[in-house]
Amino acid sequence: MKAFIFDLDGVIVFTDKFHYQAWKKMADEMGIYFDETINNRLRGVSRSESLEIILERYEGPALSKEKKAELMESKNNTYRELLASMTPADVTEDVRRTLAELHNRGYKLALGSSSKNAKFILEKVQLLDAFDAISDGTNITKSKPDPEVFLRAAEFLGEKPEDCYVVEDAYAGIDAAKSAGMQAVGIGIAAGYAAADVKIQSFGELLTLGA
Ligand code: G16
Ligand code: MG
Repeated sequence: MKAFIFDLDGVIVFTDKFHYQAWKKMADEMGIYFDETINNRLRGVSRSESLEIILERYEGPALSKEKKAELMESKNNTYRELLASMTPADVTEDVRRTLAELHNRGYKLALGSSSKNAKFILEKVQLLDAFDAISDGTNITKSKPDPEVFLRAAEFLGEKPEDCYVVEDAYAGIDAAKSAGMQAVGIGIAAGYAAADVKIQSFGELLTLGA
């Protein structure tokens, strides 16, 4: 194996709580029921697809494309306000040390995130330099479980899919990694997902793979 491709939200940083709070605010304002179980279905899924999942519980009159765009913008504004409070302390020592050690061992490292805010987040936590390539929501047309984001990451690194591990917390991300022909490492919720090739409980366990 030559490279590791990392999901962002739920793997490198825990912005999932901010996504939840921001969607919850929008849902409350619209009178739509939304809870943490529904929120789990939004992991790794694009902003527009996330909105459609939340709207499954909406009972009002049909919403225009413009109204949906407005709802997404409002959610993103709330989300960015919450992200503004992030600092380098929001990345654990375990994550920082493990990324540096994998790099020392000669692995190439990429980000593979559905988020259009990925670079902003990496800047806030000062991790932009930790990655050799960044594939995110700004360079894809289809979001996870489509493999596009990971295939682009491998391309940016100049590596073959079969030489890449993908580290993911979302079921959709594990499915995307498998469709890309990569080795899927499940962490967090995805450590309980049968489709993951490898399951880890802590980030530092990656060093046993990249030995
Ligand atoms: C993240 C989150 C998703 C979010 C998506 C798009 O993906 O897990 O919940 O909907 O990004 O984010 P944004 O609205 O910032 O473009 P990932 O792939 O980093 O887990
Ligand atoms: Mg994730």
